[in-house]
Amino acid sequence: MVDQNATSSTQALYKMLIELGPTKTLFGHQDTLAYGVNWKGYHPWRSDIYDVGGKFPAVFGWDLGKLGSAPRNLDKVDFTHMQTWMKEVHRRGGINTVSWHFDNFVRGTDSWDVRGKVVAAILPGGAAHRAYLDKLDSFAEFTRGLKIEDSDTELVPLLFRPFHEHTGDWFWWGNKHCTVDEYRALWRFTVHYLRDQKQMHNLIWVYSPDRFRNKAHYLERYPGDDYVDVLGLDNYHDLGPWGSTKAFTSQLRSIVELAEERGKVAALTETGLEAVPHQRWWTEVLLSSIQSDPVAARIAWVLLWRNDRADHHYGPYPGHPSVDNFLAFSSNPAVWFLDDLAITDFTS
Ligand code: BMA
Repeated sequence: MVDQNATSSTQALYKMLIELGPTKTLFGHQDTLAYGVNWKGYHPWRSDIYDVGGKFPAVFGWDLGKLGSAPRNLDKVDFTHMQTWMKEVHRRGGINTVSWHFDNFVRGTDSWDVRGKVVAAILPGGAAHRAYLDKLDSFAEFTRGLKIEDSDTELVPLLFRPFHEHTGDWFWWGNKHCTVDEYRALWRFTVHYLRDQKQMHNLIWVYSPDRFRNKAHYLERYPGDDYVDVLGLDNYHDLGPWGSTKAFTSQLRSIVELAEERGKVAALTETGLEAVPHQRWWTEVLLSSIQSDPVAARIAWVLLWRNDRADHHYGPYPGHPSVDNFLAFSSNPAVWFLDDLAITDFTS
């Protein structure tokens, strides 16, 4: 692992992913407890995925965009509620994963404003370096609110997935907006700062490029085996009308091969088809793309993006035309939900 001093819960989580990956795919959903297509506002424990099929996801995705500068994240999820949910997820045997749509540190705008050579500016010596450290400090502060029940010190482990989709060019950390060396330096700096300076030992580091052409392309900006625990992939395009499910499967196969050569975990860290306009998408596109190749099928989890509005959601919700097919997908024995994890004893 990146962190030789990872807490025992963090190590146990990583071991569980290593063990489950080859035979199970954990189902994940972004912001699943925070809102659904037809409900907003705080509910302690609700999800469109549960409302549809009676099962909660096994992996719960969250985003830290605006942490430290606002009480709610970029999609209006209250950070205090997020902490409560993260702890509850852990208590029930689930897994939390965190992405971070950082604002643009140079221009005060958002992740999608690619101007300002932001990566160069936040590296040591850069004009916005201090602002970046303050952000990372706010993450350390946030995690201090994640104490595991019945433990004095241990924090809920997080699959931490910063600077994602960098093979694309839509975020300021994307391939066109910084050099290979700058990207790697930023990743490594962040590991050193959080692990060694801030002593955060509850993180599992997840690298998640967007779609890629071949293994060399995947590894072009890879910060190194000492800095990555999970080899991820974000890919929406290839499961949509203009993509290629064959290319999708072959990318999954590649990340599994690259991960297994290194004794690491592979995962489909983001995917989905906006509004799911294909009634049988769950089994005929998503599941079949994962399972059509026995190597690709060894990914540890798949995370669907958030359910916001009727025209912007990636999971099903009650009444959606793909519900029956989602139920078929979720009853596949290889696809695991929260209850499957909760009834399995991984400590033995
Ligand atoms: C995008 C969209 C946006 C959202 C962002 C961060 O894919 O869902 O509406 O703000 O992710 O969650």
